[in-house]
Amino acid sequence: MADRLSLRTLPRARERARPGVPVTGPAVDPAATSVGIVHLGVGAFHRSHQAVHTEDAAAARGDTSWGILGVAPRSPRVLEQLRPQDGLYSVLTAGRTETSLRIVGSLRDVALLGSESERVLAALAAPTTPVVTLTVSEKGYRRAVDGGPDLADPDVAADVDVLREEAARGRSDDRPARTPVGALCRALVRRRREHGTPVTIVCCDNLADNGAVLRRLVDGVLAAAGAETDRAWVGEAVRFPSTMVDRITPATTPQRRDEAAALLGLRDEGVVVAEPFSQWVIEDSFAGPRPAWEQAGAVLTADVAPWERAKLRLLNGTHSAVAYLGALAGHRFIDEAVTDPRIAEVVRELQAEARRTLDAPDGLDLEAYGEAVLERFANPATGYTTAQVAGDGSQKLPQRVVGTITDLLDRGEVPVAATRTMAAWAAFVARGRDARGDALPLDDPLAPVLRTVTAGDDLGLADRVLGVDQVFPARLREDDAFRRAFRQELAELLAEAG
Ligand code: CS2
Repeated sequence: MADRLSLRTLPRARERARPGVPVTGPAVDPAATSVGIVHLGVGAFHRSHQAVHTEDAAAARGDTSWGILGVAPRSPRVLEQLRPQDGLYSVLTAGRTETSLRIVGSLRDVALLGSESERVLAALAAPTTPVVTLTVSEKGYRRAVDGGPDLADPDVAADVDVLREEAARGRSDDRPARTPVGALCRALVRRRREHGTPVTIVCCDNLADNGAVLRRLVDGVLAAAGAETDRAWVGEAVRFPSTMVDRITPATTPQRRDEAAALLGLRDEGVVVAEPFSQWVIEDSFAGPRPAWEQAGAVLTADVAPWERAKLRLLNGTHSAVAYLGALAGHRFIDEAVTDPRIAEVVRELQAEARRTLDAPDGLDLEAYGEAVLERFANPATGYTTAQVAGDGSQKLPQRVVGTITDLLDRGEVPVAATRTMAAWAAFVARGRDARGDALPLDDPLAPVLRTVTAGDDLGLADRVLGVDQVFPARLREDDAFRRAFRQELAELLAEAG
């Protein structure tokens, strides 16, 4: 078994870089880099995206103060991957014709929220942490249907309880934080009490108006705990810029780990695979210093909303359509599904519908953007599976597809392809198997509810599914034309699925 990548073995990896062995990085000296950012959710996407942009920004300026402490909210696996490697890992960039490997040095430390809560809270609260970033996925925010915190969730309730007691006793409690938003709130309370240094919290998940969403959750949790002084301070001293993040980053397979090891000459258990494309648009609203991300390809702008909406509806919405229609048709990979002519037709129609709801951000040709997205999906080298994109549909579809439908219903149009996408999700859940009879696993925090709703015969299935208010807002549920269209699309898909 080869040695692992680490600070000690790094020189060996570097020596391998030569024509034919495309190994680069790190762009910064990891040993000389101190932590200035705490990131919650140190999964594959963070490692292929913000960590890389942050390293490039630091390298451009010779800045050594923007290392990252990566926090895993739940999975000890990330720690097993990265701790023995001193936080070093590589990004395997999978282009259609070329593969390259880049070692990243900006992740300086890792921690597990559950078992190292105190360390995480202290780092989040430290005056030396002016920036906090998050990628905890849609479900990680534990939102209620009204967009506020889900106070019925036992973990959210436990965090609120601790905050309430901390407020009453005026000192910190040593129970671990249970949710990312709970951890942020507890750290913000400490921050105000201990020094009051402003901080910027940058949400990097695929949620519409993600900064405002997070601000509302933090405010909601503090309000539920009766922490009024802290609420007021957060309103003044904390910024929550919105962002649009984009880089296709599939789950790493054992084969990819072997491929990375062959290039590096070392095992890298933390390697992530990504497409060549990467984009980051950030609302330029910071409470203090930040990395010079604009030096690393990011766009800092006053208004992220049009970028975010275009990406969610044209890229993520299309991705979900390809995933559900593709999975039902028996396609394992996104690239196969998107090049299936029957699916491609629906997807192009979906993009045309979405475009009718969008204002183009500065300089962006929405049609060309949509086409480029389809090209990216068709890259077979990423190896993205339909099953992965199909996961967490109840959390993703409201962000990606429902808005297109609502906006068009408001204009008197029932969008066929967007409705079909919602129906494809329902058929995926209800059938649980593809055209060949292979199982389609349901990976979704709402799985128990969805299983109950879709159990039984197809008669009335559409109406039962439409009753899931976490997915279908009243605007859709109560629209007769939409209901009819949804029933019809679902009936067709179920008939095809057999
Ligand atoms: C995908 C996204 O898995 C999914 O739901 O749609 O992860 C997508 O690949 C990224 O948002 C691309 O930036």
